[in-house]
Amino acid sequence: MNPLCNLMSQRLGRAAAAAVCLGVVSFAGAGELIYVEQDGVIVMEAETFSNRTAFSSHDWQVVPTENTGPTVNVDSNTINNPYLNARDGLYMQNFPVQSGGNGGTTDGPFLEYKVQINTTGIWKVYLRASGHDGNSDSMFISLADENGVHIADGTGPDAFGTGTNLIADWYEQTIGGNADFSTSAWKNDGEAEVNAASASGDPTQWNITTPGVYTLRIDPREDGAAVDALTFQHTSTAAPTGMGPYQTDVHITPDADAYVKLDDTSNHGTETGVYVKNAGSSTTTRKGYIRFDVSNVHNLVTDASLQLEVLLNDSGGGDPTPNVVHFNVFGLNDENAGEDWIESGAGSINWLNAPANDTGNGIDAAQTTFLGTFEIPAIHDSVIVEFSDLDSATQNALIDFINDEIADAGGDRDGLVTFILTRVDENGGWNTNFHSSESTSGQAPTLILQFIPEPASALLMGVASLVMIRRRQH
Ligand SMILES: [Ca+2]
Ligand SMILES: [Ca+2]
Ligand SMILES: [Ca+2]
Ligand SMILES: [Ca+2]
Repeated sequence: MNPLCNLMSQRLGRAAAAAVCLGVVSFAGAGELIYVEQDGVIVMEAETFSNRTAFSSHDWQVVPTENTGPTVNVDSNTINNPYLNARDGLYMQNFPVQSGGNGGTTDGPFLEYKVQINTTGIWKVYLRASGHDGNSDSMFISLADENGVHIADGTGPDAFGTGTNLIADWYEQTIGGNADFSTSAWKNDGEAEVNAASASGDPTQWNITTPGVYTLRIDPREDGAAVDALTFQHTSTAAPTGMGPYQTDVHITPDADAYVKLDDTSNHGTETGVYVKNAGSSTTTRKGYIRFDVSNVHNLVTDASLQLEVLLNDSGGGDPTPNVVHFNVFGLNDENAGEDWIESGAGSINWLNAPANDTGNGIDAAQTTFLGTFEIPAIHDSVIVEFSDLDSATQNALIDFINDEIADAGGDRDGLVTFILTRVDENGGWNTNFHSSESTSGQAPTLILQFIPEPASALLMGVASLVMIRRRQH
Protein backbone atom coordinates (compact mmCIF):
# COMPACT_ATOMS: atom_id res chain seq x y z
CA MET A 1 0.00 0.00 0.00
CA ASN A 2 1.45 3.38 -0.89
CA PRO A 3 1.83 5.98 1.87
CA LEU A 4 -1.09 8.08 0.58
CA CYS A 5 -3.41 5.09 0.60
CA ASN A 6 -2.23 4.11 4.03
CA LEU A 7 -2.76 7.60 5.38
CA MET A 8 -6.18 7.89 3.78
CA SER A 9 -7.17 4.49 5.14
CA GLN A 10 -6.26 5.54 8.64
CA ARG A 11 -8.05 8.84 8.41
CA LEU A 12 -11.12 7.93 6.40
CA GLY A 13 -11.56 4.22 6.86
CA ARG A 14 -11.09 1.75 4.07
CA ALA A 15 -14.28 2.50 2.17
CA ALA A 16 -13.64 6.18 1.69
CA ALA A 17 -9.97 5.71 0.91
CA ALA A 18 -10.64 3.23 -1.87
CA ALA A 19 -11.39 5.88 -4.48
CA VAL A 20 -7.92 7.40 -4.32
CA CYS A 21 -6.07 4.11 -3.98
CA LEU A 22 -7.31 2.11 -6.92
CA GLY A 23 -5.52 3.89 -9.70
CA VAL A 24 -6.96 3.93 -13.19
CA VAL A 25 -9.76 1.46 -13.66
CA SER A 26 -10.90 0.63 -17.14
CA PHE A 27 -14.01 -1.37 -17.91
CA ALA A 28 -14.52 -3.64 -20.85
CA GLY A 29 -18.21 -2.82 -21.22
CA ALA A 30 -21.58 -2.23 -19.60
CA GLY A 31 -22.96 -4.60 -17.02
CA GLU A 32 -19.60 -6.09 -16.04
CA LEU A 33 -18.67 -7.52 -12.62
CA ILE A 34 -14.95 -6.99 -12.05
CA TYR A 35 -12.67 -7.74 -9.11
CA VAL A 36 -10.13 -4.92 -8.79
CA GLU A 37 -6.55 -5.63 -7.76
CA GLN A 38 -5.55 -4.37 -4.36
CA ASP A 39 -1.78 -4.32 -3.69
CA GLY A 40 -1.08 -7.19 -6.09
CA VAL A 41 -3.81 -9.50 -4.78
CA ILE A 42 -7.32 -10.42 -5.93
CA VAL A 43 -9.36 -12.70 -3.69
CA MET A 44 -12.55 -14.16 -5.14
CA GLU A 45 -15.33 -16.15 -3.54
CA ALA A 46 -16.18 -18.68 -6.23
CA GLU A 47 -19.87 -17.94 -5.72
CA THR A 48 -19.49 -14.28 -6.75
CA PHE A 49 -18.58 -14.57 -10.42
CA SER A 50 -18.66 -12.47 -13.59
CA ASN A 51 -20.38 -15.08 -15.71
CA ARG A 52 -21.39 -18.73 -15.78
CA THR A 53 -22.32 -20.76 -18.81
CA ALA A 54 -24.04 -24.14 -18.85
CA PHE A 55 -23.07 -26.87 -21.30
CA SER A 56 -25.48 -29.55 -22.36
CA SER A 57 -27.14 -30.71 -19.11
CA HIS A 58 -24.17 -29.66 -16.97
CA ASP A 59 -23.89 -26.44 -15.01
CA TRP A 60 -22.32 -24.74 -11.99
CA GLN A 61 -24.63 -24.04 -9.06
CA VAL A 62 -24.29 -22.29 -5.72
CA VAL A 63 -24.33 -24.76 -2.81
CA PRO A 64 -26.43 -24.83 -0.72
CA THR A 65 -28.70 -21.97 -1.89
CA GLU A 66 -29.29 -23.21 -5.47
CA ASN A 67 -28.60 -26.89 -4.90
CA THR A 68 -28.46 -28.55 -1.50
CA GLY A 69 -25.47 -30.63 -2.53
CA PRO A 70 -24.45 -33.84 -4.22
CA THR A 71 -26.24 -37.09 -3.71
CA VAL A 72 -24.54 -39.25 -1.14
CA ASN A 73 -22.97 -42.54 -2.14
CA VAL A 74 -22.23 -41.44 -5.69
CA ASP A 75 -19.22 -43.41 -6.95
CA SER A 76 -19.87 -45.66 -3.92
CA ASN A 77 -18.48 -43.05 -1.53
CA THR A 78 -20.03 -41.53 1.52
CA ILE A 79 -19.53 -37.81 1.17
CA ASN A 80 -20.11 -34.71 3.19
CA ASN A 81 -23.26 -33.03 1.97
CA PRO A 82 -22.70 -30.19 1.53
CA TYR A 83 -18.89 -30.12 1.54
CA LEU A 84 -17.37 -28.88 4.78
CA ASN A 85 -15.66 -25.60 5.69
CA ALA A 86 -16.66 -23.42 2.75
CA ARG A 87 -15.85 -19.74 3.21
CA ASP A 88 -19.10 -17.82 3.72
CA GLY A 89 -20.79 -21.24 3.82
CA LEU A 90 -21.15 -21.14 0.02
CA TYR A 91 -19.32 -22.71 -2.92
CA MET A 92 -19.76 -23.52 -6.59
CA GLN A 93 -20.17 -27.11 -7.72
CA ASN A 94 -20.50 -28.73 -11.11
CA PHE A 95 -23.77 -30.67 -11.47
CA PRO A 96 -25.10 -33.25 -12.00
CA VAL A 97 -22.78 -35.24 -9.78
CA GLN A 98 -22.60 -38.67 -11.33
CA SER A 99 -20.19 -41.53 -11.77
CA GLY A 100 -17.10 -40.71 -13.81
CA GLY A 101 -16.24 -37.30 -15.25
CA ASN A 102 -17.55 -34.79 -17.72
CA GLY A 103 -16.43 -31.57 -19.31
CA GLY A 104 -13.15 -30.94 -21.07
CA THR A 105 -10.71 -28.18 -21.82
CA THR A 106 -13.16 -26.34 -24.06
CA ASP A 107 -16.55 -28.00 -23.73
CA GLY A 108 -17.40 -27.85 -20.05
CA PRO A 109 -19.88 -25.59 -18.32
CA PHE A 110 -17.64 -22.77 -17.19
CA LEU A 111 -17.23 -20.05 -14.60
CA GLU A 112 -15.59 -16.71 -15.41
CA TYR A 113 -14.02 -14.11 -13.14
CA LYS A 114 -13.04 -10.72 -14.54
CA VAL A 115 -10.04 -9.17 -12.83
CA GLN A 116 -8.61 -5.67 -13.13
CA ILE A 117 -4.80 -5.99 -13.12
CA ASN A 118 -2.69 -2.87 -12.59
CA THR A 119 0.64 -4.48 -11.60
CA THR A 120 2.47 -6.29 -14.40
CA GLY A 121 4.50 -9.48 -13.91
CA ILE A 122 3.86 -13.12 -13.06
CA TRP A 123 0.40 -13.74 -11.61
CA LYS A 124 -0.50 -16.99 -9.87
CA VAL A 125 -3.81 -18.74 -9.27
CA TYR A 126 -4.45 -20.45 -5.94
CA LEU A 127 -7.57 -22.61 -5.78
CA ARG A 128 -9.47 -23.52 -2.65
CA ALA A 129 -11.35 -26.43 -4.14
CA SER A 130 -12.33 -30.00 -3.44
CA GLY A 131 -13.86 -33.17 -4.72
CA HIS A 132 -15.31 -36.14 -2.89
CA ASP A 133 -13.08 -38.73 -4.55
CA GLY A 134 -10.77 -39.36 -7.51
CA ASN A 135 -13.66 -39.00 -9.97
CA SER A 136 -14.68 -35.50 -8.94
CA ASP A 137 -11.50 -33.64 -8.17
CA SER A 138 -10.02 -32.07 -11.31
CA MET A 139 -10.60 -28.94 -13.36
CA PHE A 140 -9.06 -26.74 -16.01
CA ILE A 141 -8.05 -23.08 -15.65
CA SER A 142 -7.41 -20.68 -18.51
CA LEU A 143 -7.06 -16.93 -19.05
CA ALA A 144 -8.35 -14.41 -21.60
CA ASP A 145 -6.65 -11.07 -22.22
CA GLU A 146 -8.00 -7.52 -21.99
CA ASN A 147 -9.69 -7.97 -25.38
CA GLY A 148 -11.40 -11.16 -24.26
CA VAL A 149 -9.07 -13.28 -26.39
CA HIS A 150 -8.00 -16.63 -24.90
CA ILE A 151 -4.26 -16.48 -24.14
CA ALA A 152 -2.55 -19.35 -25.95
CA ASP A 153 0.32 -20.16 -28.30
CA GLY A 154 -0.60 -23.72 -29.15
CA THR A 155 0.21 -27.02 -27.49
CA GLY A 156 3.04 -28.04 -29.77
CA PRO A 157 5.09 -29.10 -31.60
CA ASP A 158 7.37 -28.28 -28.67
CA ALA A 159 6.73 -29.45 -25.13
CA PHE A 160 5.34 -26.78 -22.78
CA GLY A 161 8.04 -24.38 -21.62
CA THR A 162 10.31 -24.98 -24.60
CA GLY A 163 10.78 -23.63 -28.13
CA THR A 164 7.57 -22.10 -29.51
CA ASN A 165 5.36 -23.23 -26.62
CA LEU A 166 6.02 -20.83 -23.77
CA ILE A 167 2.46 -19.89 -22.80
CA ALA A 168 0.13 -22.25 -20.94
CA ASP A 169 -3.00 -22.56 -23.10
CA TRP A 170 -4.62 -24.00 -19.98
CA TYR A 171 -3.67 -25.74 -16.75
CA GLU A 172 -5.20 -28.81 -15.24
CA GLN A 173 -5.37 -28.95 -11.48
CA THR A 174 -5.99 -32.24 -9.73
CA ILE A 175 -7.29 -31.27 -6.34
CA GLY A 176 -7.86 -34.45 -4.44
CA GLY A 177 -10.18 -34.21 -1.52
CA ASN A 178 -12.70 -35.57 0.86
CA ALA A 179 -15.45 -33.00 0.42
CA ASP A 180 -13.80 -30.80 3.02
CA PHE A 181 -12.24 -27.54 1.78
CA SER A 182 -10.08 -27.17 4.86
CA THR A 183 -7.98 -30.21 3.96
CA SER A 184 -7.26 -29.34 0.33
CA ALA A 185 -6.75 -25.61 0.57
CA TRP A 186 -5.08 -23.14 -1.81
CA LYS A 187 -3.53 -25.19 -4.60
CA ASN A 188 -1.23 -23.54 -7.14
CA ASP A 189 0.51 -26.64 -8.44
CA GLY A 190 -1.00 -27.97 -11.66
CA GLU A 191 0.18 -29.04 -15.08
CA ALA A 192 0.05 -27.14 -18.34
CA GLU A 193 -1.76 -28.43 -21.40
CA VAL A 194 -2.63 -31.92 -20.20
CA ASN A 195 -5.87 -33.82 -19.72
CA ALA A 196 -4.65 -36.52 -17.38
CA ALA A 197 -5.64 -38.57 -14.35
CA SER A 198 -3.32 -36.48 -12.24
CA ALA A 199 -1.59 -33.16 -12.91
CA SER A 200 1.38 -31.63 -11.14
CA GLY A 201 4.73 -29.99 -11.68
CA ASP A 202 3.77 -26.55 -13.08
CA PRO A 203 2.76 -23.52 -11.04
CA THR A 204 -0.56 -22.20 -12.38
CA GLN A 205 0.56 -18.78 -13.59
CA TRP A 206 0.76 -16.32 -16.48
CA ASN A 207 3.06 -13.40 -17.29
CA ILE A 208 0.89 -10.28 -17.56
CA THR A 209 2.73 -7.53 -19.41
CA THR A 210 -0.15 -5.10 -19.99
CA PRO A 211 -2.50 -3.73 -17.30
CA GLY A 212 -6.17 -4.32 -18.06
CA VAL A 213 -9.23 -6.42 -17.38
CA TYR A 214 -8.47 -10.13 -17.75
CA THR A 215 -10.82 -13.11 -17.46
CA LEU A 216 -10.04 -16.27 -15.50
CA ARG A 217 -12.07 -19.27 -16.59
CA ILE A 218 -12.69 -22.54 -14.75
CA ASP A 219 -13.93 -25.60 -16.61
CA PRO A 220 -14.61 -28.85 -14.77
CA ARG A 221 -12.70 -31.91 -15.88
CA GLU A 222 -14.89 -34.09 -13.70
CA ASP A 223 -18.41 -33.64 -12.42
CA GLY A 224 -18.76 -32.91 -8.74
CA ALA A 225 -15.68 -30.67 -8.74
CA ALA A 226 -16.28 -27.79 -6.35
CA VAL A 227 -14.62 -24.41 -5.85
CA ASP A 228 -14.95 -22.44 -2.64
CA ALA A 229 -12.65 -19.51 -3.44
CA LEU A 230 -9.62 -18.59 -5.51
CA THR A 231 -6.95 -15.95 -5.58
CA PHE A 232 -5.11 -14.38 -8.49
CA GLN A 233 -2.02 -12.68 -7.17
CA HIS A 234 1.31 -11.21 -8.15
CA THR A 235 4.23 -13.54 -7.56
CA SER A 236 5.70 -11.07 -5.07
CA THR A 237 2.80 -11.64 -2.66
CA ALA A 238 2.48 -14.39 -0.07
CA ALA A 239 0.45 -17.51 -0.79
CA PRO A 240 -2.82 -17.72 1.15
CA THR A 241 -3.04 -19.92 4.22
CA GLY A 242 -5.86 -21.22 6.37
CA MET A 243 -9.22 -19.75 5.39
CA GLY A 244 -7.33 -17.11 3.36
CA PRO A 245 -7.78 -13.35 3.10
CA TYR A 246 -11.08 -11.50 2.80
CA GLN A 247 -12.74 -11.15 -0.58
CA THR A 248 -11.56 -8.26 -2.79
CA ASP A 249 -13.85 -5.37 -3.79
CA VAL A 250 -16.13 -5.94 -6.76
CA HIS A 251 -16.93 -3.16 -9.25
CA ILE A 252 -20.15 -3.43 -11.27
CA THR A 253 -21.16 -1.25 -14.23
CA PRO A 254 -24.84 -0.61 -15.07
CA ASP A 255 -26.94 -2.98 -17.08
CA ALA A 256 -29.15 0.05 -17.78
CA ASP A 257 -29.01 3.81 -17.26
CA ALA A 258 -31.23 6.62 -18.50
CA TYR A 259 -32.98 9.79 -17.43
CA VAL A 260 -36.57 10.91 -17.79
CA LYS A 261 -37.70 14.48 -18.52
CA LEU A 262 -40.93 15.99 -17.23
CA ASP A 263 -43.90 15.26 -19.52
CA ASP A 264 -41.50 13.96 -22.18
CA THR A 265 -42.57 10.62 -23.71
CA SER A 266 -39.29 10.17 -25.58
CA ASN A 267 -36.53 7.91 -24.26
CA HIS A 268 -33.10 9.08 -23.11
CA GLY A 269 -31.44 5.72 -22.48
CA THR A 270 -28.72 5.82 -25.12
CA GLU A 271 -27.35 9.28 -24.37
CA THR A 272 -23.84 9.76 -23.01
CA GLY A 273 -25.17 11.41 -19.86
CA VAL A 274 -27.63 10.75 -17.06
CA TYR A 275 -29.15 14.23 -16.77
CA VAL A 276 -30.51 15.21 -13.35
CA LYS A 277 -32.13 18.60 -12.90
CA ASN A 278 -34.64 20.19 -10.53
CA ALA A 279 -36.65 22.88 -12.26
CA GLY A 280 -39.75 22.30 -10.11
CA SER A 281 -42.85 21.74 -12.26
CA SER A 282 -41.13 23.05 -15.39
CA THR A 283 -40.63 20.58 -18.23
CA THR A 284 -36.86 20.83 -17.90
CA THR A 285 -36.91 18.78 -14.67
CA ARG A 286 -35.06 15.48 -15.12
CA LYS A 287 -34.51 12.38 -12.96
CA GLY A 288 -31.79 9.75 -13.32
CA TYR A 289 -32.36 5.98 -13.34
CA ILE A 290 -29.35 3.68 -12.95
CA ARG A 291 -29.75 -0.09 -12.59
CA PHE A 292 -27.17 -2.71 -11.62
CA ASP A 293 -27.45 -6.48 -11.91
CA VAL A 294 -26.12 -8.12 -8.74
CA SER A 295 -27.52 -11.58 -9.49
CA ASN A 296 -24.00 -13.08 -9.73
CA VAL A 297 -23.16 -11.81 -6.23
CA HIS A 298 -23.98 -14.31 -3.49
CA ASN A 299 -22.00 -12.97 -0.54
CA LEU A 300 -23.53 -10.29 1.65
CA VAL A 301 -21.69 -6.97 1.49
CA THR A 302 -20.17 -5.12 4.42
CA ASP A 303 -20.16 -1.79 2.58
CA ALA A 304 -21.17 -0.38 -0.78
CA SER A 305 -20.78 2.84 -2.71
CA LEU A 306 -21.93 4.42 -5.94
CA GLN A 307 -19.41 6.31 -8.08
CA LEU A 308 -20.47 8.88 -10.66
CA GLU A 309 -18.38 11.15 -12.84
CA VAL A 310 -19.69 14.68 -13.39
CA LEU A 311 -20.19 15.48 -17.07
CA LEU A 312 -21.75 18.92 -16.68
CA ASN A 313 -22.17 21.43 -13.86
CA ASP A 314 -22.96 24.83 -15.31
CA SER A 315 -25.63 27.26 -16.47
CA GLY A 316 -25.65 25.89 -19.99
CA GLY A 317 -23.60 28.75 -21.34
CA GLY A 318 -20.33 27.61 -19.81
CA ASP A 319 -20.76 29.77 -16.70
CA PRO A 320 -17.24 30.31 -15.34
CA THR A 321 -18.48 29.98 -11.75
CA PRO A 322 -19.69 26.41 -11.14
CA ASN A 323 -21.98 25.57 -8.19
CA VAL A 324 -21.89 23.12 -5.32
CA VAL A 325 -24.96 20.97 -6.07
CA HIS A 326 -26.77 18.33 -3.98
CA PHE A 327 -28.54 15.15 -5.06
CA ASN A 328 -30.92 12.69 -3.45
CA VAL A 329 -30.48 8.96 -4.01
CA PHE A 330 -33.47 6.61 -3.74
CA GLY A 331 -33.50 2.81 -4.09
CA LEU A 332 -36.41 1.29 -6.00
CA ASN A 333 -37.83 -1.28 -3.62
CA ASP A 334 -37.23 -4.96 -4.40
CA GLU A 335 -40.10 -6.63 -6.24
CA ASN A 336 -41.60 -3.25 -7.09
CA ALA A 337 -43.39 -3.22 -10.43
CA GLY A 338 -41.10 -1.66 -12.98
CA GLU A 339 -37.82 -3.11 -11.66
CA ASP A 340 -37.30 -4.44 -15.17
CA TRP A 341 -37.65 -1.01 -16.86
CA ILE A 342 -36.24 -0.99 -20.38
CA GLU A 343 -33.25 1.22 -21.18
CA SER A 344 -34.05 1.93 -24.86
CA GLY A 345 -36.17 0.75 -27.79
CA ALA A 346 -39.70 -0.65 -27.60
CA GLY A 347 -41.42 0.01 -24.28
CA SER A 348 -38.42 1.91 -22.95
CA ILE A 349 -38.38 4.18 -19.95
CA ASN A 350 -39.81 7.70 -20.17
CA TRP A 351 -41.56 10.19 -17.89
CA LEU A 352 -44.92 8.40 -18.05
CA ASN A 353 -43.79 4.82 -17.35
CA ALA A 354 -40.76 5.39 -15.09
CA PRO A 355 -41.21 3.42 -11.85
CA ALA A 356 -41.85 5.44 -8.67
CA ASN A 357 -41.94 8.69 -10.68
CA ASP A 358 -44.13 11.35 -9.09
CA THR A 359 -45.18 14.84 -10.15
CA GLY A 360 -42.60 17.59 -10.48
CA ASN A 361 -39.35 16.68 -8.75
CA GLY A 362 -41.08 14.11 -6.51
CA ILE A 363 -40.43 10.41 -5.98
CA ASP A 364 -43.09 8.02 -4.67
CA ALA A 365 -41.97 7.21 -1.11
CA ALA A 366 -44.13 4.08 -0.97
CA GLN A 367 -42.15 2.44 -3.77
CA THR A 368 -38.66 3.56 -2.77
CA THR A 369 -36.16 3.71 0.06
CA PHE A 370 -34.40 7.01 0.64
CA LEU A 371 -30.67 6.21 0.74
CA GLY A 372 -29.19 9.64 1.35
CA THR A 373 -27.70 12.66 -0.39
CA PHE A 374 -24.35 13.57 -1.93
CA GLU A 375 -22.91 16.76 -3.33
CA ILE A 376 -20.74 17.62 -6.27
CA PRO A 377 -18.10 20.30 -5.81
CA ALA A 378 -17.98 23.66 -7.62
CA ILE A 379 -16.13 22.23 -10.61
CA HIS A 380 -17.60 22.07 -14.11
CA ASP A 381 -16.81 18.46 -15.00
CA SER A 382 -14.36 15.52 -14.77
CA VAL A 383 -14.95 14.98 -11.06
CA ILE A 384 -15.74 11.55 -9.67
CA VAL A 385 -18.05 11.65 -6.67
CA GLU A 386 -18.71 8.67 -4.46
CA PHE A 387 -21.88 8.13 -2.48
CA SER A 388 -21.32 5.53 0.22
CA ASP A 389 -23.41 3.96 2.89
CA LEU A 390 -21.86 6.21 5.49
CA ASP A 391 -23.46 9.23 3.80
CA SER A 392 -26.97 7.92 4.20
CA ALA A 393 -29.50 9.57 6.42
CA THR A 394 -30.20 6.18 7.98
CA GLN A 395 -27.16 4.17 9.00
CA ASN A 396 -26.72 1.10 6.77
CA ALA A 397 -29.57 2.08 4.39
CA LEU A 398 -27.45 1.40 1.30
CA ILE A 399 -25.93 -1.80 2.70
CA ASP A 400 -29.37 -3.07 3.64
CA PHE A 401 -30.76 -2.15 0.22
CA ILE A 402 -28.02 -4.15 -1.55
CA ASN A 403 -28.11 -7.09 0.85
CA ASP A 404 -31.90 -7.32 0.62
CA GLU A 405 -31.47 -8.03 -3.07
CA ILE A 406 -28.55 -10.44 -2.62
CA ALA A 407 -30.29 -12.44 0.12
CA ASP A 408 -33.78 -11.90 -1.33
CA ALA A 409 -35.32 -14.48 0.98
CA GLY A 410 -38.49 -15.67 -0.71
CA GLY A 411 -38.32 -12.82 -3.20
CA ASP A 412 -38.11 -12.39 -6.94
CA ARG A 413 -34.35 -13.10 -7.21
CA ASP A 414 -34.09 -10.93 -10.29
CA GLY A 415 -30.86 -9.49 -8.89
CA LEU A 416 -31.77 -5.98 -10.02
CA VAL A 417 -31.18 -2.83 -8.00
CA THR A 418 -32.25 0.56 -9.37
CA PHE A 419 -31.00 3.88 -8.03
CA ILE A 420 -33.12 6.96 -8.74
CA LEU A 421 -31.41 10.36 -8.60
CA THR A 422 -33.08 13.71 -8.11
CA ARG A 423 -31.49 17.10 -7.54
CA VAL A 424 -32.09 18.79 -4.21
CA ASP A 425 -31.31 22.34 -5.38
CA GLU A 426 -34.11 23.87 -7.49
CA ASN A 427 -32.69 26.08 -10.22
CA GLY A 428 -34.22 26.03 -13.72
CA GLY A 429 -31.15 27.72 -15.17
CA TRP A 430 -28.65 25.21 -13.80
CA ASN A 431 -27.64 22.01 -15.62
CA THR A 432 -26.11 18.90 -14.00
CA ASN A 433 -25.27 15.71 -15.83
CA PHE A 434 -23.28 12.51 -15.10
CA HIS A 435 -21.44 10.28 -17.56
CA SER A 436 -23.61 7.31 -18.54
CA SER A 437 -22.41 3.81 -19.50
CA GLU A 438 -22.57 4.99 -23.16
CA SER A 439 -19.97 7.70 -22.53
CA THR A 440 -16.57 7.19 -24.11
CA SER A 441 -14.96 10.18 -22.41
CA GLY A 442 -15.64 9.40 -18.76
CA GLN A 443 -16.26 6.68 -16.23
CA ALA A 444 -19.51 4.74 -16.34
CA PRO A 445 -21.58 4.77 -13.14
CA THR A 446 -20.02 2.14 -10.90
CA LEU A 447 -21.39 0.20 -7.95
CA ILE A 448 -18.58 -0.88 -5.63
CA LEU A 449 -19.26 -3.75 -3.26
CA GLN A 450 -17.01 -4.51 -0.31
CA PHE A 451 -16.86 -7.66 1.77
CA ILE A 452 -14.25 -6.82 4.39
CA PRO A 453 -15.61 -6.06 7.84
CA GLU A 454 -15.05 -2.37 8.61
CA PRO A 455 -13.19 -1.37 11.73
CA ALA A 456 -15.70 -0.08 14.24
CA SER A 457 -14.08 3.34 14.13
CA ALA A 458 -15.20 3.85 10.53
CA LEU A 459 -18.80 3.89 11.67
CA LEU A 460 -18.12 6.75 14.04
CA MET A 461 -16.80 9.17 11.44
CA GLY A 462 -18.33 12.60 10.93
CA VAL A 463 -20.44 13.42 7.88
CA ALA A 464 -17.92 15.91 6.50
CA SER A 465 -15.42 13.26 5.44
CA LEU A 466 -17.90 10.85 3.98
CA VAL A 467 -18.14 11.83 0.35
CA MET A 468 -15.07 10.98 -1.67
CA ILE A 469 -14.27 13.42 -4.42
CA ARG A 470 -11.37 13.35 -6.80
CA ARG A 471 -10.42 15.03 -10.01
CA ARG A 472 -10.33 12.73 -12.99
CA GLN A 473 -7.07 12.80 -14.94
CA HIS A 474 -7.67 12.82 -18.70
CA1 LIG B 1 1.06 -23.25 -25.20
CA1 LIG C 1 -17.04 -19.54 -0.84
CA1 LIG D 1 -27.78 4.21 -21.01
CA1 LIG E 1 -35.05 -6.98 -7.35
